[in-house]
Order: sequence, then C-alpha cells, then structure tokens
Amino acid sequence: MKKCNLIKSILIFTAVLAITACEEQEKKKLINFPETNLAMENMIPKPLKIMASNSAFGLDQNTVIHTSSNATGFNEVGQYLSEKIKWQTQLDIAVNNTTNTSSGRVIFIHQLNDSTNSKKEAYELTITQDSVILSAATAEGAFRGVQTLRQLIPESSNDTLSETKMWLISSGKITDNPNFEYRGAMLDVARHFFSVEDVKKYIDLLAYYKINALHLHLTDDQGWRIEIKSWPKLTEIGGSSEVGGGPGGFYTQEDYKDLVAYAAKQYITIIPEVDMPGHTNAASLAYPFLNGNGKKVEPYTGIDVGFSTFDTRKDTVYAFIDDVVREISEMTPGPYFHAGGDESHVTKKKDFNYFISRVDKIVKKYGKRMIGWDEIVHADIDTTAIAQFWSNEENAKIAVEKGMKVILSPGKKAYLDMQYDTLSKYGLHWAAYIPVDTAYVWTPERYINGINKEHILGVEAPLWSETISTMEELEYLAFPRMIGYSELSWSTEENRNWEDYKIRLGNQTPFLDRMNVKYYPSKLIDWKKATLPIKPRLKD
Ligand code: TNX
Repeated sequence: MKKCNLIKSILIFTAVLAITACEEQEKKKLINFPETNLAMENMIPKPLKIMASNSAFGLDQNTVIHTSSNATGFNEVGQYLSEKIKWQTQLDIAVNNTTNTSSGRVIFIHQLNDSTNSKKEAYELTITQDSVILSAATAEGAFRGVQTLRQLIPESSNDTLSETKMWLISSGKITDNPNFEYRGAMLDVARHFFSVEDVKKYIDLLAYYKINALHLHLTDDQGWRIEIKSWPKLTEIGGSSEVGGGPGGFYTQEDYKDLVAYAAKQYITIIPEVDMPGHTNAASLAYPFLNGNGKKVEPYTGIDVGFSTFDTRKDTVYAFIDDVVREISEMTPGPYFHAGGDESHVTKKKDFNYFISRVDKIVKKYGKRMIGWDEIVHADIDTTAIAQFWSNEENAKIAVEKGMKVILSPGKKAYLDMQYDTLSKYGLHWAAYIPVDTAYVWTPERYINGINKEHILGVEAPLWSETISTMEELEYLAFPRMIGYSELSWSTEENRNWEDYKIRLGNQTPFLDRMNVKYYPSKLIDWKKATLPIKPRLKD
C-alpha cells in the first residue's frame, strides 16, 4: 500500500515537473516574441486610441473563437472572423465549439452590457499574449472591431517561433469609435450597369475599411436599373441602354434584396436613389406621360446632363412616384430614400420646389427620411431631410440654417470619378484633378465656413460611371482614394495625418492584391510589394 502511494507521488511529481517544464518552454517562447508596436500597425482608418504593450498574441491552429452567448448577432460576427482568418491564413478556427478541449489561445468577442453606451459602432480590443478580447455593446460594434483585428494579422506566419505556423498580432489596447455616423460610398449603376457580383466585391472592400453606407444611383437618363413590378416597362425599356450604346441591365427585386441582405451582414446600409425630376430620360422613354420637357423622348446614350424632367404638375406623375417609392422602400430596411434632385436645368424653379416637397411627403409616408442633392434645400421640406452637398456651398449653408443635416461630397475633393491627373485613363475633370493626397488632405469639419461637426452627418464619395464599365475600371478610380475617405469619416481630426497615412496606405498592398483589386498605383505612395515575416528578437 505504502509502496503504491510512493509510486503515485513520484508519478504526480514527475507529471508536475513535466508540466512546469512545458510551461517554462511556453513562457520562453512568449518571451522570445519579437518586440512589437501596436501604434505603428497599418490600420486604416486610424483608431481613436492605441496603447501598445509591445508583445504579441500568437494566432495558430489551436486558437479558438468564443462569442457571448445570447448576444444578438455576435455568433455571426465570430463566424465571419473565422472565415476571414481562413481566407488569409488557411487556419481553421472553431467558433463556440463546446466539444473542443484544446487549451489554445482564445479570441473572445464579448458583449458589453452597458446600457448607457449609446455608441453602437464603438468597440475595444485588448490583445495580450494569451487572449484577444473584443468588447462592444452591439454586434455592429463587434463587426467594426473585427475589421481592425483583421488588419492586425500579418501577411505571413512566423515559423521560427513554434512547430506550428503562428501569426503574431501586436499586443496592446485599442479604444475606438467613429467620428461621423455616416461613412458612405456611392456607385452609379445607371450610366453603366454593374452586376450583383461586382457590387458585392465593392461591399467586401468597403466593409474592410469600416464604410457603413452604400448609396446606389439606380436611375438616370441612360438607364433605369431597378425592377418595379407595377411599372414593368421601366426595366423592359429603360433598362436596356447605357452610355456608349451597350446593353445596360437591371436588378430584379430578388437581386436587389440579395444585395441589401449581403450588405446588411457587413453592417452596410443600402441607400437607393431614384434621381428626379431631372435625370429621368430613361423613365420617360418607358412611360412618355412622365415627360415634362415638351420634346419627343428618344433613347439617350451620351453623357450630357440637365435636359430631362418629369412633368411636375400632373397627379399621375405623383401616383407613379408613390408606387416606385413604396416598392423600393418595402425592400429597403435602411432609414433613407435618396430622391436625387440635382441638375434639373429644364424644370422651372417653382415647379422644382413644388415637386421636391411633394416627393418628400411620399418618402415620409413610406417611413423613410429623404436625402437629396444640395439643390433640394430651396423646397419646403421637413428638416429631417438631408442635403448632400456636392457643389454649391450656399445650398449647404441654407440646409444648416433650416436645421437639416448635411452629407459632404465636395466634387473637388470627394468625387471618385475625377481623374487623378492629366494622364488618368478614366474619369472626368470638371470639378478638379484629384490626386491621392488631395483626396485625403482636407478637413470635413471645416470645409465650409459655418458648417461644423454637429451639422455634418458624414462624408460620402460618389463614383459616377460615365467613363467606366468594368470592375477593373471601377477599382482604378475608387482605389486607393476610397480608403482615404474611410479615414476622413471614421478618424478624428487629430488622428489624421498625410505623412503617417501614406505609409499605412502603402502597406495595404497584401490585402488589395489578395482581393485582386486593380488599384491605381499612384507614385505618391511607396507601395509595399511583399511583406517579409517578422524576425524574432531572441533574448538569449
Ligand atoms: C454631376 S454630382 C452629376 C452627375 C454626373 C457627375 C459627373 C451630381 C449630383 N450630378 O450627374 O454624373 O457630375 O462627375
């Protein structure tokens, strides 16, 4: 019996020794982590606060993801992170797997039960040697935090640290919250049509940079791109043309719902735009009673603007608009409906204002808040409507005087369809040439005298498509400038700095290349072609 006890004790002692030795070895490995600096990582947009603790979390095949149970949407955010980690590193990381007994390191996506925290996109990321804790009050906040975490995973693993591949994530703490609640991109699918697949790729790219609104310019003189069941000729006739005479195209209602749902999974709100009373040639071609310019309606495939208008004095026109707004609103969970209102050069001023105020009421009837290009401010509209400033500063000031909020899309700074310079392959230059630095170096909070942060809902970068018809051409104009607009709308003024930004931008190449993005390789940026694994800094 005694002998038996002795053997038992020896065995336990040996086991303890073995475990301690293992732990020592593990610790040694940790000690040998290279010194990191979280504050120097290539995050875009730059987070609000970063505190580096100079060590690292080793992401490897034993890492697991846990999410708060019963927290709406958190499990999905965990699954999304796992998919993205797999896509980048090939690691299969289990999410909320209760049968997994491995003692690997943990990424915990945790819901903060702080009812006083009204910042729905805020998050905190605490990275230590043993764990990554991502805390947020909402799944949306967690999703934004996941983008930051993705940006911290290095391109290559560090194989010298352990037998298994390990991706070292710099340690420290990030506290983050957006500067502006609206951070948008606009895509013109009317001048040239872009497929559901193309738009989904754009959404994936936008989500990585924490953009939360995608405004789709669905109708214009050259094409009508959204199926309206009660007015089928809109797409049968109006959908079959585009700039330059190509075949056009349109989204069925199923396509549109698919896009809305795809964007919603990445916490991006789709904002549908039906541009009116101008920019309506395609609609009037399908239903000539809508036309108000007194001319015979012909198909239009050029790029002039300002020649078309709805007839603003016919009740049947408003009955038509009622159907269009109703059908689109029913498929759009987001709070906004964009009614256009730009460049209605052949609509009399008083007719224009009458039109906009009637459309505002229709939009409200279907539970949406109207957004319109800055010309709408002259109409008698509710102050909950939003003016999208693009060219006329006086209009933006009137909006603010009326108590309306403003979205900033200055043509000279934020138009993605402006050429980079005289050599640019695509784009226009009526507002300006916009090189990559000009696109970034401006201050939304002080762009228009008297319009301050409190008046600004956010920033949006429109991409008009007169000169582009393929995804490659879209990418050439949108990237890298769109990445700068993400920082201009998410990060605070103190955290924005061109010299610092351009280095981080140059380091986006692994991601952009992996996404197969044909960005414009501006000479202002030192594009990093390959990232080498970090060399461990051995202490002994
Ligand atoms: C102006 S910006 C327009 C669009 C054109 C764009 C081309 C605005 C509200 N209207 O119709 O596509 O310029 O840059």
